Amino acid sequence: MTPLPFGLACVAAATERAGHEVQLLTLPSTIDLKGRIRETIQRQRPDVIGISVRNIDDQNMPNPRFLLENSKNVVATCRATSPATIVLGGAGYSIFPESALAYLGVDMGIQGEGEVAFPALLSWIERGKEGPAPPGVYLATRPPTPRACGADLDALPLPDPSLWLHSELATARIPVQSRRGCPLDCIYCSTSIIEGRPVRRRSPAAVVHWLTEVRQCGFRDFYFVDNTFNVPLAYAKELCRKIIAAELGLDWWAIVYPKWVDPELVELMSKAGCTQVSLGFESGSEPVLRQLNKQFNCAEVVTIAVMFRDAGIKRNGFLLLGAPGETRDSVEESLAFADGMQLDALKVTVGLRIYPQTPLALMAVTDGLISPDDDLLFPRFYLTPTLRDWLPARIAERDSQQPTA
Ligand code: B12
Ligand code: SF4
Repeated sequence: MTPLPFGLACVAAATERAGHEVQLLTLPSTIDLKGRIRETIQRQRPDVIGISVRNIDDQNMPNPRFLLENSKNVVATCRATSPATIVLGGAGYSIFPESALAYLGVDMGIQGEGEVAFPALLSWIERGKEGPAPPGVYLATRPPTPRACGADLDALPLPDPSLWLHSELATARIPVQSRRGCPLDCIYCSTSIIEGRPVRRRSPAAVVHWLTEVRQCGFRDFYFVDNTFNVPLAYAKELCRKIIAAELGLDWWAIVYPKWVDPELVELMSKAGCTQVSLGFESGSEPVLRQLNKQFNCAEVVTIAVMFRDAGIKRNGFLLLGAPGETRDSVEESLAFADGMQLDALKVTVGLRIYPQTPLALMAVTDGLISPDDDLLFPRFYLTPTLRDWLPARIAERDSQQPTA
């Protein structure tokens, strides 16, 4: 599924609000990419082209796809058609601001959220690039200015939903975001680099106002892209209450951290239209959960999975196998644990994508899996050395007997 480019649409809305003329171009894999880019550039004659780099790779250790190659084609087509300044941004770019800039041969990039930084960069370019570049901007030629991560989310505009009425991607669920940031520090995670650690929230009223506008455009299926819909719990409940009161008849999915869920939240989520949750418990072994720095235990996962099942909400489970400390026994324990919950779907991933500035990256250096100067742009994975031969074969064998979703 190709998700709608929600982050890029947020940046476009803020840039329009700042007084610039903006054209948003989505590039689903099914279209003639070069033709669409050339035709749009020739029509619009832009001064600046922003490119959203969402995915660096598909995090698939057995057969990784390096998706930055696609971005390289997009950059090359823009360069061949226009003298405009090219600016990179997006979740994937933000994890690798220096190496992705160098790999794609682009002059400028913005790490983190773009709603404030991109219009500020446009003004800086208009002023002839005088003085220091705005916070968060990476330049090929100068050291970066540290980024500012603390904007009041209610001050940032949300995309105009009519944007999607004619999009090829509009059959997908409409992304909606109520929070940014995650303070939970799982050892492998890149979210704090992308969004920061503190949780920043939109007011529930503002989220529901936007959902109402989108609903009025005819869309009813949504996906909360918040990393942890239930954190903080009181906020999640308040948001659900406001959605219920607005009587929008929505159907939505969310990502839930398997702790800090109580029967009241589950009931509110169900009444507000939640039909599916992703439960990223990742392991069914207590020592491995501690290694991953998860704040929950197996008993909590089971209790929460049962609560959602009883409320008629579908549960997608996730296992991430091969972490530091993983053994054959802990793998078998995790598989049996996940099977025991009779989830609606289970995704089993072998090997953890190693991201820069994470505790996992340090462990991988210590264990001799990567060199200390590897910038990790090309996908590298942590798979505990003693399981390197056995684990992929074990999961392949399991999949052949019992295909997973
Ligand atoms: C929700 C989510 C999903 C959902 C999407 C649902 C939907 N309907 O949108 C689902 C589950 C489908 C999904 C799937 C995948 N995902 Co995902 N997903 C996310 C998540 C949690 C949030 C993304 C989001 O919408 N954020 C909200 C918007 C507002 O933020 P944003 O996009 O970052 O945009 C802001 C900035 O980046 C910036 N910005 C964005 N574009 C631009 C452009 C310019 C020019 C500028 C200046 C700034 C700028 O400004 C924006 C507004 O502030 C992120 C993790 C994260 N915290 O970012 C991972 C993440 C993006 N996913 C990731 C991956 C790998 C995938 C998959 C490949 C997994 C897989 N193996 O299938 C697929 C790919 C799907 C696809 N075809 O693209 C990785 C990408 C990194 C990488 N290794 O490449 C991330 C970062 C998770 C991670 N830490 O590993 N994903
Ligand atoms: S809960 Fe999710 S977003 Fe937060 S640190 Fe852990 S993996 Fe990352």
